[in-house]
Amino acid sequence: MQLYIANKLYSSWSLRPWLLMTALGIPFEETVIPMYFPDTKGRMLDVSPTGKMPCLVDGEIRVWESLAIVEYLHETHPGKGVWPADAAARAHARATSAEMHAGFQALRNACPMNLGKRFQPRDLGNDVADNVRRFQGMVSDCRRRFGAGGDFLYGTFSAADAMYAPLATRLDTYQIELAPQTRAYIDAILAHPAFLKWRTEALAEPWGITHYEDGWVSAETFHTATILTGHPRAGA
Ligand SMILES: N[C@@H](CCC(=O)N[C@@H](CS)C(=O)NCC(=O)O)C(=O)O
Repeated sequence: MQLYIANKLYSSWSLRPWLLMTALGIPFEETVIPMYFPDTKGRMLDVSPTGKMPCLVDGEIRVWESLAIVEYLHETHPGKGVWPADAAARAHARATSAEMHAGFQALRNACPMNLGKRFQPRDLGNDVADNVRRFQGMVSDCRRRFGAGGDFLYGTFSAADAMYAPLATRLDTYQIELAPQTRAYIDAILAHPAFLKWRTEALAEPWGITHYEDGWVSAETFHTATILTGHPRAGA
């Protein structure tokens, strides 16, 4: 299988299936198409009808949209534990993952994924606070009801954790205050060997995207770009 992704430093949607496949030992080859170059849109459209990454290609079968990729992996690799084995946990995991795919808009808009920096904390407004409150409530509920078998939402690492991993990085990057249980959960994600591999590769990328950096005060820098790209309307 070939997984097409965008920049590892910034592409939250790309991280999700990559992390799941790597964590569960599902073999694949990857191709990175870096964002905001003049030929980026054409290259992405050659791969995916949406012109967005990720996209999984398995022979004649092409799957775009991160959550659809997760379901495809569940069908094609039934023994890998993509979703929890227990029916109630699996239904819950699908619901929380769909919620991530469709929601948390304020947090996603205000705090783009950026693995190369840790920014000074600042007031991010009520909508972001609501998203953080919901995430913390969800972590607490999942850990209490389904988390006994490990450190992740449903015990062992599953697609739900892959779906929430980029959000975990944002909470860390933007130094958002968290309850100890939420902090422990995001630390488990950030310490997962598959995530550490992604992060190492992200930090080795040459590309920096200006509008994911501008307007923030950096507290720590882990990545220095040698090639800058950016959306023409960024910062407008
Ligand atoms: N809903 C899509 C979102 C995909 C998406 O927005 N990908 C971004 C990268 S994180 C992208 O390819 N952006 C490039 C562009 O819009 O030109 C999914 O779940 O896969």
